[in-house]
Amino acid sequence: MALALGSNLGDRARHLARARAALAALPGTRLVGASAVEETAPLGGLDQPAYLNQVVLVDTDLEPRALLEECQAIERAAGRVRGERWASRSLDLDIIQYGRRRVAEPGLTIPHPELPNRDFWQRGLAEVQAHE
Ligand code: A4P
Ligand code: MG
Repeated sequence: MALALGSNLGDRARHLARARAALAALPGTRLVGASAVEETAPLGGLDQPAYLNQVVLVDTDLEPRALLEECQAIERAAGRVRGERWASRSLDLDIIQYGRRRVAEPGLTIPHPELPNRDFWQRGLAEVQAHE
């Protein structure tokens, strides 16, 4: 399963590092790959700080919905305050892919619909998958 990490507030590299550690500590879950961290301009022409983005691969026994809930708990622990959509955030964790599964439920779409629009996710994914 591929997850996207993003941060554009505070100590961005530290937020990503803590997110990796928190993911690795989830029940039945192992971190099996991580792309390079890339600095990216904010999407959508918004006037906000640059992001650090990274793609990681995990092996997990968690079902997609449980994985999403764990990701949201990790975001909360990073001090993320949910505001406006696309607002700056200390940590954003998105599920890009879950094996070959497709999920289309309220509040959960996998593969992530923005994947085709985010070249930095595509680069990160290609990089981690090359090492699989
Ligand atoms: N949700 C549905 N599918 C998924 C999924 N596959 N993974 C729902 C994660 N979440 C999923 O997300 C809103 C809702 O999406 C969640 O409640 C979940 O049920 P959110 O994280 O609460 O809100 P958000 O992040 O503000 O909105 P959204 O639409 O997720 O925005 P994105 O796609 O996260 O974009 N620029 C650069 N350079 N790099 C970035 O990483 N990220 C964003 C935020 C904007 N600009 C960026 C970047
Ligand atoms: Mg999100």
